[in-house]
Amino acid sequence: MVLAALAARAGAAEGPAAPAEAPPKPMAIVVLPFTSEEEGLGPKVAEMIRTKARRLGAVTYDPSSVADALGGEAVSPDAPAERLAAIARERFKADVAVTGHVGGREPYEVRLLAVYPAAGGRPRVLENRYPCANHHVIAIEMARAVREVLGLPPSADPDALDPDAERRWREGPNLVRNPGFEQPSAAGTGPADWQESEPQMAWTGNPDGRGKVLKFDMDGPTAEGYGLDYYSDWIPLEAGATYRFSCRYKSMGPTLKVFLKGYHPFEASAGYAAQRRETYRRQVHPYGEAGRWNTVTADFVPGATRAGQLPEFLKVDLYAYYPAGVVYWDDVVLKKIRDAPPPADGEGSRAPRPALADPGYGDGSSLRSDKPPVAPAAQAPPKEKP
Ligand SMILES: [Ca+2]
Repeated sequence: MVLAALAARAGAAEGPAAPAEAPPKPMAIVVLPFTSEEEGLGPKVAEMIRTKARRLGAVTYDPSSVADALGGEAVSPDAPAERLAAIARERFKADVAVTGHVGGREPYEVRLLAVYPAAGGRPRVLENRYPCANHHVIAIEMARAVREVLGLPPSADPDALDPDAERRWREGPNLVRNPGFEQPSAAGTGPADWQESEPQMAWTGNPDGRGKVLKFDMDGPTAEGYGLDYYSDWIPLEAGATYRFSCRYKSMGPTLKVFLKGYHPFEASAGYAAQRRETYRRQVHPYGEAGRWNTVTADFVPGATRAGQLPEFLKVDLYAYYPAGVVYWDDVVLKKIRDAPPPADGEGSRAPRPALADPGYGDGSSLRSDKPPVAPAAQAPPKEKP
């Protein structure tokens, strides 16, 4: 338990009391720079903390004014608490300064230090280390940490870590078949359980390690046009359940997106053959530095905005566009981490169905068949291209 692990180095007895309700006056929290082994992750974690603190009603300071006030002075969790307290008090008039370091690379360990200046006394210090399996867990743990730093009681809000969901994420079956592209298709020309490779794609060795990856080598016209999609095979899906997706990727330049597309099987009608059509979409935004492997993780609850169109199948669509260049994909994971809640009974639906909490992509005008056309029709769904 995180709370129990928190230790006050000094002056715990004289620290600010943790109010049971919202504090009478907003606390001012200055988030000092975070360092990290993984490039760029430190500032990201600092931003998570700042955003959460602001949502909880605290006064925060934007990163550029913090940088200005520090004037190039380096801070780290190893700095003396007195100095961090002096920075908080004298330069920001803040109630607490937070800094930290993100060690490791999946798994990570976030070391977080909060220093509370005390008038005429030694500052109170809270320090904790949070083991985090991935970026998603870092976000959850930092949300909890901010509540502690602000002296707020733990909350059962959606940020709270769900131990059962985390266990299912660790131990549950991967619903993506051939997730690392290691098994060949019957023809031996590409990975089993994924679509046939198209021009500008290759099933090839991992340039940085063992095993196979799926490679895009996208030319300019394609990058500036419709980009490249690479689809998984059908994966059975339960609307209303919570799923977690992750994959690894290395982009040498192109912008990446992953579309998790839910399909409903429509019966034949009005001259159209029976077919599965897209009624749900979750868009995932891979991020991270170009030229190295990164991992993105996203939770989603597939549903539909129209009755009778709940998605029953899913395809993973690995997508890249502008600018031209090479992308490698590997290790695609999809796991069900929570079952769908039982349907509401009694006097009708008093609350929105959980399946609708994530409305996805239920706009009937954007339905399209499972296989993207070579030249997408006018109704091709928007991809938020620049
Ligand atoms: Ca692989």
